[in-house]
Amino acid sequence: MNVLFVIIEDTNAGAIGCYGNTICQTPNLDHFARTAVQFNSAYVQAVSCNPSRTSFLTGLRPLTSGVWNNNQRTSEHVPPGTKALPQLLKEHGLYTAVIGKFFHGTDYARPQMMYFDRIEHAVAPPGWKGPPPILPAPVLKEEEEKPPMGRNDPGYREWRRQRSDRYGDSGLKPEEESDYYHAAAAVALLEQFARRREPFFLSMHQSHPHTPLTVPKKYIDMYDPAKIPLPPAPVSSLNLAEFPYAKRSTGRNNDIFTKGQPTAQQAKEAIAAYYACLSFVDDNVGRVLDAIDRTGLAKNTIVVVMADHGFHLGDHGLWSKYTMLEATRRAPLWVRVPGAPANGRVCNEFVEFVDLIPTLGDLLGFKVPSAVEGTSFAPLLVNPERPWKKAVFQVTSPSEQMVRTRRYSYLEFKDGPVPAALYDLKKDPWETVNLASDPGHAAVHAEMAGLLHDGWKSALPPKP
Ligand SMILES: [Ca+2]
Repeated sequence: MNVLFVIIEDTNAGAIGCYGNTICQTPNLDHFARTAVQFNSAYVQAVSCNPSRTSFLTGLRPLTSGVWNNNQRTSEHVPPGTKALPQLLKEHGLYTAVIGKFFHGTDYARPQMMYFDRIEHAVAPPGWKGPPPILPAPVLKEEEEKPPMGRNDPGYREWRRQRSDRYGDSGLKPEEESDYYHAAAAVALLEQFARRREPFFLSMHQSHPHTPLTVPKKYIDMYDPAKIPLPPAPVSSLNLAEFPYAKRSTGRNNDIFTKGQPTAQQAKEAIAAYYACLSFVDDNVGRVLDAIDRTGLAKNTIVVVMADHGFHLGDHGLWSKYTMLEATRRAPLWVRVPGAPANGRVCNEFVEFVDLIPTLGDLLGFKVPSAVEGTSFAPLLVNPERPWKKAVFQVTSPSEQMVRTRRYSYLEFKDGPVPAALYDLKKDPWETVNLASDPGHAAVHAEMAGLLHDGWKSALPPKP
C-alpha cells in the first residue's frame, strides 16, 4: 500500500464546498470527498504551522514534543529517539518523497528530513544526497521575491508583514505559481511510481490559501465581493472585556489587516480572494487526484488530504490563526483507504491530527512508537458512526490550553486578559458569550476544567 499526503496551508474548513460553503467552488475536493471519508470534526493540536506539523508528524502533543510556537525548532525540542513520519515509513519499506513544505522548514527538522529519498522544490538538509528534480525546475516569478535579510534580522518581521498583508490578482499565470509546479511534479512522480511498482510515500504541499491572498486573475474573477456575506460573530456581538482575543479583534492581526481592522468592503474582498485561493488549490489538487486514478494507483494508495490548521475569515474581527477558537482549531481532513466501507460518507465523530500516525500504523501494519499520544481512527473508516472520543485538546503554550466536547469549549489562560473562557456551543456555536464567570455554569466550568487537567487519556474512544 502507498500513501499520498496533500497538505494545504491555513484552511478554514467552512470555506470548502463539501464542508457546506455555498459560494466557494471546490469541485475537485467535493468529488474526492464522495470517494473518501470526510471528517467534519477533525481538530489540530496547535494552531500554527510549526507546532501543528510537528505534532501530527511525530504523533506527540505539543507539550510533549516541546514545540508549541513557530520559533521552536522541531529537531532541537522533540524527545531523544522520537521517530517522525518519514522515518517510520522508510523503515516500513516505503520510498519517501516530498514536494514543497513538510515540517515548518528544512532548517527546523534537518535530521527528520534526511529520511526522504526524494526532496522536490524544498531545501534539502546538508549532506542529503538524492536524485535531481523530476521536472526541469522552472523559474517561478513568485519566488523572485526572496527576503532581502535573514529571518533573525530586525527588519524581517516587517518585511514579512508587508508581503503577507495583500490580496487580489497575483499578476502571475497559474504555471508561474509554485503550487501549480508542486502539482505538476506530483503528477510526474506518481507516473514514475506507477511504472516502478515500488511502494511509496509522497507528500505534496500547497501554500495557498496562506497569506498573501494573491492568486492568478482568473480565480479572482470567479468571485464578486458584493455577493460575499459579512463574517459571522462581528466584534459588536462580543463582550470584549470577557473575550480572550479582544486586542486582535479590535486592532492588528498577524497575517492580513496587520495595521488594523478592515472596512466592510475590504473584508468582503479578502474573503473573495481567500475563496479564489482555495479554487486554485482545488484545481492543483484535482490534477494530482486525477493522476492517482489514471495511473491505477487508486487501488493501492491511501490518500490523505488535510490542512495544517484553520484560519479566521473575519469572525470575531480575527484574520489569522493562533487562537483556540473553532475557525482555527478545526481543519479539513479526508482519508481514502482503498475499499474502506465508509468511503463516501461523512464522519462527525471527534478525531485529532495527532491520531494520523497511529492510524497509518494500523492501516499499513507498522509498529507505532509507544510515546505516541494519538489513537488510530481506522475503525471509523469502517463505521463512521461508532461512538469515539468525547473531547479534543489543544494548546498554544503551556499556559494556554483548550478542551472541546460536543457541547462546550473551555479555554484556560494562565497569563491572559481573561483567566478562562467557556462557551455553550449548542446555544452559541460562534463562541461569543463567555460563560466562565456565570454562576449558573459553575458546575460545567468545574467539569470542563477537570477534563482539561485530566487530559487526552481521559477522552479516549470506548473499548469495543
Ligand atoms: Ca500553516
